Amino acid sequence: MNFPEGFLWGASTAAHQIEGGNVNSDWWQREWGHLPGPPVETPSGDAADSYHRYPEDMALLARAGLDAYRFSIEWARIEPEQGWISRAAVDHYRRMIGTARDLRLTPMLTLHHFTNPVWFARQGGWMEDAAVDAFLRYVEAVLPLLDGVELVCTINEPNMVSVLADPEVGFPAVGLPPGVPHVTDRLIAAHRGAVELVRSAGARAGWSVATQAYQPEPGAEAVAAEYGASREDVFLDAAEGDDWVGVQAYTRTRIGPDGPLPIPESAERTLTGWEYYPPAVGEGIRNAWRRAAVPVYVTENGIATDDDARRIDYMTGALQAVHACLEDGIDVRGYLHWSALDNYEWGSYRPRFGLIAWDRETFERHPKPSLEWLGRIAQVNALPAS
Ligand code: IFM
Repeated sequence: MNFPEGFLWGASTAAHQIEGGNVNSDWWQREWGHLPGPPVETPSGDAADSYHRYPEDMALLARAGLDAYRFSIEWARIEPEQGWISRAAVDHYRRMIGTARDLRLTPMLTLHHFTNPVWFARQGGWMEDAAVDAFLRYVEAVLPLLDGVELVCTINEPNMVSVLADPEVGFPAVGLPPGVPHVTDRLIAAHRGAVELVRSAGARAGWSVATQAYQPEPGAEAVAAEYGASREDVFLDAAEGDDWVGVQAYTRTRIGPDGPLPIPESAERTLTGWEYYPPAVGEGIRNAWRRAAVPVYVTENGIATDDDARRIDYMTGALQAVHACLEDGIDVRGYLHWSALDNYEWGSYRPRFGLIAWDRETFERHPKPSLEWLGRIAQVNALPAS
């Protein structure tokens, strides 16, 4: 199963989940109880110390044969106080971009991946109108970084930002809360502004959506369409006219006449409790292509497991689904696995998504066989048919 020439093969991360010591972010402050929010099992702490060890992390990806690395720059480090830009933090991310390029890894830069500066959160975050201007001022401040960067993701999973925006609304037993309409509108406005700014710096802009593979039971098609509208589709529709759209897929949600159905007892579950379902990525790509009609990158796809052979099985199934989309004429341009490293999974280190493990005390890196496997696929640009 050959992939098109120039298809990108890589892995993704996000700053707060691997850097460590992100003390000026709302997440850090929540983890320590200084901002409201549900308690976490473990604070992020030093995480994987990738803030200092990124050259080693990127070198492992490049050495394995991958040619792209998606990582986020941290707003809370760049603008720790409103209106004050840390030149040292900007320089840090400039060095990261340079390291990626020296290693022949195409950098894909995410400008916002869930975390905010604490001052932004204290002002009400995305619940307040001022959010859009505040975000765009930050984007303007980092434009000089984009020199030579081709791919920029403005906002990671805006649909998850919206569905989790209202602290009064808890998580249902199955499925997700609905998107909060005024938050969704603000995120779209912030994205539109950021796309213009990013393009003015010569880069190609898009955003990445958490696609959920909503599958209607017979007769529940209208319920599923209504369910997906505020949680996914509005964000894919907003990507129309962008330079690309990112698909982030892990599992599926089956929808019955009354809404989402529980995962059957007999189904295999991953360490996040999600159903093991590799074809989800194909369904996400097809929905993104149908709605946004722009080139698609798989910007995240993976599985939380301690069984690395199962990770390879999952990737095999997922890449078969990506290949089927290409055969159907969909313009898929790359596959970036989540995640390069075992990461802080928003409250816990137990769900392990990484192609690379690391020692919690010494930070020593331990690449897993799945990294070598994906690197080999990347090198031949093809998936063996069997
Ligand atoms: O770890 C997250 C990431 O931050 C956003 N997409 C889903 C991943 C796995 O839950």
